[in-house]
Amino acid sequence: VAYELYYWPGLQGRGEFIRLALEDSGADYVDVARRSGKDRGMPALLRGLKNGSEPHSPFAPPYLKDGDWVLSQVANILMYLGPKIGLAPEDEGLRFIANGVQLTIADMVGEVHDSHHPIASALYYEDQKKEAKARSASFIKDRIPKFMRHFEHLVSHNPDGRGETVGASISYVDLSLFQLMEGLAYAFPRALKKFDANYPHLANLRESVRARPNIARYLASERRIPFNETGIFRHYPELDQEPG
Ligand SMILES: N[C@@H](CCC(=O)N[C@@H](CS)C(=O)NCC(=O)O)C(=O)O
Repeated sequence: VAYELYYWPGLQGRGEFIRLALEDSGADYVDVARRSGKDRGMPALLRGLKNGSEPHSPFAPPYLKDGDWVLSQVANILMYLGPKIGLAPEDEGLRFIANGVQLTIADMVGEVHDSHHPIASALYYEDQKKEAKARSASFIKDRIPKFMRHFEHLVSHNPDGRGETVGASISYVDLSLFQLMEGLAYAFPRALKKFDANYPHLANLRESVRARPNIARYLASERRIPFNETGIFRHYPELDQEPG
């Protein structure tokens, strides 16, 4: 049976971290909310979120169904899927290391969200522009460099790797770092001008993920929704600036 991925249609969002792993591995999956028909589309996604319809109802998308299992939280879903689809380290200890890195990526994704919605997710960006400007300035100056220095360190010091973040072969963590870099480059092109020079190992990782045949095919397909201003990585020119 195919994996069922449940995520908001029309945007990459947090669902994209799961999608990249499924696409890279060639796993059989259904992107449920983007389909129509019985048990498909938005009604199916919303039904799964309703307390009561599932014994372990998820709080928010993305969630993944595998048979009777319903799993929530990007990092948790990837920790579950990784070994099954050949995208996790062999070593059990390293799987926990990978999960730690993935949770750090999730933290940064939360901060990316807060760069345009610093006050409230329930309010429009237009209602928190001033605060978003201040938040983004600090995100660009302090947080992007701090996270990226950390990820660069992991890749350049991985004792088993030749360009990977954890372990001896590509894992879901590498795919997620690719997505993080793609998203930041879309949202903050001015802030990321010197990215490749500052973080050469990450720059190599990004290109080697992009060149993976299944990823390249996916990125060129209609399944890859372009970045847009309903997602997590939003390009608002007024929020983007050089780190200074
Ligand atoms: N930490 C969760 C965050 C999930 C999340 O925030 N999902 C968003 C969409 S990307 C959502 O629909 N949130 C609804 C809400 O927070 O009320 C994860 O990584 O999966």
